[in-house]
Amino acid sequence: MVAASLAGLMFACGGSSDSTSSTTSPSGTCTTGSNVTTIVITSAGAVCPVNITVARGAQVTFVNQDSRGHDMFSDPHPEHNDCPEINQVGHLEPGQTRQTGNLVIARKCGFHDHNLPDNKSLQGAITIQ
Ligand SMILES: [Cu+2]
Repeated sequence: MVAASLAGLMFACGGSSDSTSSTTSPSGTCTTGSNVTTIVITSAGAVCPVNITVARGAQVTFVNQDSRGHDMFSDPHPEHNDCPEINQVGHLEPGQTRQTGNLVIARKCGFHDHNLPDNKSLQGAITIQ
């Protein structure tokens, strides 16, 4: 299903389309749209999608497709105390997948790469509703 119709899709990620789709680009693959609970760190070193919305009680999966490790933590840097559930992701080796804790409180949770806190490509937000 994923591979069937890649040709016609845009190469941008993080679009505002309501439908779920997979996008392949030279920087990697991520799924955008509604009901997405996976955030990919692409081989270009960018999170994709940047913003997702999940239901209360959901867990979000982080997948590191980059060739280097990343350390994903809740905002604000360096306290990481907005949404401690995100801190369960922590360090991701290349190829590794880890999940947040249960996101049970409706709010917006920003996250970042703790080793690259000024790199906007590695910042995003999870809205819990
Ligand atoms: Cu940090």
